[in-house]
Amino acid sequence: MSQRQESPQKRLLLGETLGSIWDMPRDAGEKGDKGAPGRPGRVGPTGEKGDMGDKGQKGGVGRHGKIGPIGSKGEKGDSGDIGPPGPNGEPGIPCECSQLRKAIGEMDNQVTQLTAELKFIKNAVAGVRETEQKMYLLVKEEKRYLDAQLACQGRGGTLSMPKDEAANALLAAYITQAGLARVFIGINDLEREGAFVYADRSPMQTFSKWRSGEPNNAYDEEDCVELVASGGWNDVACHLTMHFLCEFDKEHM
Ligand SMILES: [Ca+2]
Ligand SMILES: [Ca+2]
Repeated sequence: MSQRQESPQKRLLLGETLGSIWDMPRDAGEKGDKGAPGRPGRVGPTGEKGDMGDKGQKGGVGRHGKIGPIGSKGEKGDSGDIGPPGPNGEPGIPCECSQLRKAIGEMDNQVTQLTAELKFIKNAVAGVRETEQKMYLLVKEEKRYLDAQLACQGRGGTLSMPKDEAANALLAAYITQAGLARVFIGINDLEREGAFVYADRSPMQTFSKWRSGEPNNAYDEEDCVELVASGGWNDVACHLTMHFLCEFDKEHM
């Protein structure tokens, strides 16, 4: 409690009062009644922070969240099974192309001819044999005797007609080198049995090269002649097919 500054008059008065109280008889009075309770005190300072309490219990399940964004495109799937066949189509427009068909047919024929020519030329390029007067060509196409003769004639020649030992030896070596066992040559007795002539109808001369026992006209049907690799001749059936030798006169080429 602060000490109040008393004026001198008030101090004097107080002194007198105290003196009179002091001078009063000293008998103590009776104890007074208990006073009324005092007013509440001022609010105190904030206390220090206490320790953290225990962890609370787990809460309940929350509400559903919002729908998320659309995902990226997936990979391409496998091919499905083959479907059933479709219905038949409408009938087509009739083709007025007889001219075209004719042209195509002609071209087919030309191709066939050119193919044959090319084959012949390939044979020729593969190698011919020649003497002073003749050129010989081994044709590696299997034909019957008459077809072989026609093939040679078509190119300005005839089936080979060996008329002496030298020519015969040359032809034998030719087919041996080609790896062939036998070929048609231009000799036959088609017109009269046993009367052999050359393909140009000229009669046989002094030279011949029949193998032992030939010509035998076996089965009464051997009217054409093959040259075997060893150089001998043998009469055979004309309908057999085999490779053949053509010859060409150099004079006429
Ligand atoms: Ca015969
Ligand atoms: Ca024979």
